[in-house]
Order: sequence, then C-alpha cells, then structure tokens
Amino acid sequence: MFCYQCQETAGCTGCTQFGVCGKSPALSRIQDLLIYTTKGLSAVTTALRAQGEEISAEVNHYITINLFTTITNANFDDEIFYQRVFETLSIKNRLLENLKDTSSLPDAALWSADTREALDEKSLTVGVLRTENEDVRSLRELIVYGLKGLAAYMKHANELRYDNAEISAFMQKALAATLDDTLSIDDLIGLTLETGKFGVDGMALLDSANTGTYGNPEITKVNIGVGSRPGILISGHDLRDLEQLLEQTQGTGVDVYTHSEMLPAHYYPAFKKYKNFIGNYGNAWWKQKEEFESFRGPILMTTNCVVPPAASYKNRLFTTGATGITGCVHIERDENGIKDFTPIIELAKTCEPPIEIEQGEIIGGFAHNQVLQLADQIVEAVKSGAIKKFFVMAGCDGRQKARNYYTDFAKALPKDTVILTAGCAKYKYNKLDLGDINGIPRVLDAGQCNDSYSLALIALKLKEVFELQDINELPLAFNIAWYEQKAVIVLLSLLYLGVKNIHLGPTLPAFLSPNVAKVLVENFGIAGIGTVEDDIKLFLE
Ligand code: FSO
Ligand code: SF4
Repeated sequence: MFCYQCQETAGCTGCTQFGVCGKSPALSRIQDLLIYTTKGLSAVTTALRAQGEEISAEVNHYITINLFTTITNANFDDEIFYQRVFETLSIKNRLLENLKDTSSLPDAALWSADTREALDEKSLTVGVLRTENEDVRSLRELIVYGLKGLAAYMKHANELRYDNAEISAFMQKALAATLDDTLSIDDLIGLTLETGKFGVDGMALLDSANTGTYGNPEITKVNIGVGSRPGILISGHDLRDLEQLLEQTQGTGVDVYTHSEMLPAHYYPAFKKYKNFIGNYGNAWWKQKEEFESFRGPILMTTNCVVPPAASYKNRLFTTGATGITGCVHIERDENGIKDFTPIIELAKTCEPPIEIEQGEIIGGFAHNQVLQLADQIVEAVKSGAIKKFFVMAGCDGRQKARNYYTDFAKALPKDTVILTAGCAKYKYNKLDLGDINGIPRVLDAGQCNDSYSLALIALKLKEVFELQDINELPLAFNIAWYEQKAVIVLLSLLYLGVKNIHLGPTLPAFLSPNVAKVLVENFGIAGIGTVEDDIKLFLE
C-alpha cells in the first residue's frame, strides 16, 4: 500500500505497511481501485458532455459518494468498496455505449472486470505511485484530495436537495484530467486553482442548503454536561441525519447528544425545539475511543472521522451514509430518503445514561449572518483599537502531540486579538476561558469545517467596510490546522479567494513535492508553523 493523503501519514512521508488511521493494505488497494475506476467513469461522462449529452444527477451523485467514501476515516468496510467498484464499472460500461468515439479514452475508462480476483490484480497497479514524476504526482493528488473534500460537501448539500450540475461536471473533468499524461505542470497548477474556485462554490451551496433548511446559526450556549436518561450520540457532519434522529426519538425517553463536528448543529434555530437535544458530549474525533466507552449508549457515525472501534462498544456503533465499519450495523435510507433509526433507539432504551466527563457550557454560532449582525460592534472595536487582530484558526484536530501548539498559541495570543474558528480544530481551545472584548467572545466559532466559508465571507465583508483593495490588508492572519481532505479543499478555496501567507500545520502535507511546495511558498506565501513565541511575533509584526 501507499497512502499519504492525511496529515498523520507514517513518518510524514506515507503509510506503506498499515495506515496510522487503521486502513489495512487490502482496504487501501481496493480504495485505490475505486478512485481509478471513478476517474475512468469521469473520463466517459466528460467525453459524453463534450458530445452534447446530459449526465444524470444519479451518476453525478454516485461519483460524489465514491470520492467521499475514500476520505480518511470514513469507511473501513472492504466489502463496500468491492461492491462500489463493480457498480462503477457497470455504470461506466452502460454509458460507454452512447459514446461515439472512444479512441482517446484512457485505460481507466476502457478497463473492466467481473471477478474479485481481477479487481485484486488490477488494484496492485493503480495506486498513487503509478505516476512516476513526483511533481505531476503531487499536483494530481492535491487535486484529487481537494475533490474528495468537495465531494463530502456536495453530498451534504445533495441530502438537503440542493445541487449544482456545473460543480459535478467540473469535478469529473478534473478527475479525468489526472489521468491525462499530456498535461503540463502549469496546466495542473491551473486546475488546482480552479478546484479552489469550485470549492468556494461547493461550500456556498452547502451553506445555502444548511441555512435554507435549518435557518441561520445564531449565538448559542451549548451544554457539555449530561442528563439522566439514556442517550444517543451523533457524530459527523450530516444535519439531515440529525433531523431524522431527533424526529424519531420524540417521546421515546431517549436523549440526543452531538459529538465532534456535529456540535454546531446546536447553533441552528430548527433544532432548538427538540427538548431531548441535550448538548455536546466529548471532544474532537481522535478522543472517541475513551469517550464512546463512557457514553454508554449507541453512537451514530454520519460521516468521518471514524476510528476503528474497540470490541467493548463496537455493538453500539452504527454507521450511515459514506461511513462503514465491517461488523457494525449500517443504516440505509429507503426509497423515500427516510432512514429508520429504530434499532439505535431500541438499543438506547436498554443502555445506562452517559457518564459525565465535563460540565458547563461552550458558546458558538458565529457564522456569517450572526457576525454581520454584530458588524457595527466589531468595526467599532477595531477602530477603537480594542481588537488589534483576528486569527483564523480553522481546520482539524488530531492525535499528534505537536498539535498542542494550537492550545498554547491560543493561550499566548494577546488579549486584544480574536480567534475565528471552524471545524474540529476548535477543540484545542474552545474550553479555555479566553474572555471577551466588549462582550465579543475571543473565540468565535462559525461551525463545521465547511463553515470556513463563513469566515471567508466575514473577511470579505470587513474588507468592504474598511474600504480596502485586498483581503490581505485586513488585520487578519491565517494559522490553520489540517488533517484530512476537507481541509485541502478549504485551503484551495482560500487560495482562490486570494488569501496570502497562510500558515499550515502541524506539518506541511507529505503529498507536496519540494517543487510544488516551492510554488505555493513563492506565489501564496504558504508556510509551516514554528514555535508559538516566534509565530506570534511574526504574525503581530
Ligand atoms: Fe474534523 Fe474529521 Fe470537519 Fe475533518 S471531524 S477532521 S476537516 O472530519 O471534517 O473538521
Ligand atoms: Fe495513512 Fe492517512 Fe492514508 Fe490513513 S489516510 S493510510 S493515516 S495517509
């Protein structure tokens, strides 16, 4: 196996024996084959579009889920991948019949097989290292990882019946382009930036889907303690799953708690009416082994990040959507889009209530609409010098000790600075008492990682209010933590919006070759992190 798509990749170079995330070599190979066949399918859909044909939403969504399923920590069920490879080949073979000229199609679009043995054999030849030139490989992977992140956001929007065929067409064109040996490095750099443009469009679509369906997030205090009844813990990013779970638990005597990236659901007006929606339990994804143990009730994983579970709670772990774990019950939607969570609710009734691990409240809900309502107060605070600088510290949390940098950084920031956050990175500092500035909390949480879009909108608004030409003239610094591929699309989106000098940590991606990293440094001022002291000095200069 060879995989270097996430920040925790072995030795900061690549997982070759077994994934640090728990991905086995066999799973890694079949995931590689799913990506390869999805690229092949995309080459066919792209050629059909060029021929003037329309591609159905069903095929677009199929490709989206294939990408999402291979994101770090989404799915550990080998069987799902075999099934999806066979289905992908069959969709592709069907579409191929409509294509007038197949002479310029790559192997990925023409290859097919119908036995597991043939899949296994092919899977050995289609991994990341198949591209020999390290710069071409680096750019191809950067694009594919960005597309995986974008696919996750598209899937959530699609669940709420929001769609954009243009984004799907671009995703497929870009996937197909990563098979094209005639593209130059400059072509691939251009495509990388274009991926960022569609990243912005995808996040905007999801923002419309979430706010259009559930209202605009508003300032909310979220309880981090527990109640006295049995509970269900829901993790991941899928708000439609949460809505259905809340509906189905009414009157059952079972409470619902959010975990990790589901925390921001509390900020949406639509979910406030549910009396059994108690609070948030635990922290970021990587602490789930201990926290799922002490939760004592069933857990529903709606998206990444799943850690392969311990035997002690595996029978309480359920998956849905793009997630999967061999041996755990997977809840599928029916033909009307309804998911029946009865097995989870019935199990919850037999469980003890959660063990309390924390008490108190955290505050959030500072997405664009809410912050813009506070704009006058914020602008005033900047003008009076009460706020000297904003720090965007969005992104991910993770296991590595080096990430304590972000807690230390938040603690060491001067009191006249404000942190803007989104994604699970916030768990590094959202329970510190960092105080407020004239009533404005010093940590403003916009929501999930996709709500980094809100942070970009806020920055663009501030630029307008202060009548600046360039977003980089704002008193705003970017010190972002990344882990998996959704952070890659957030990064590419920020680059597309013209944000310069982003610091990225705790380590730079292993998939950036020295030359590609150089392009990012020279053109966008991308940098890694140093010591807290040095970085604060640098940012405040
Ligand atoms: Fe965190 Fe995991 Fe949202 Fe990621 S839970 S690491 S960027 O999934 O997706 O923020
Ligand atoms: Fe390794 Fe990350 Fe790939 Fe898992 S996703 S195999 S940890 S690089």
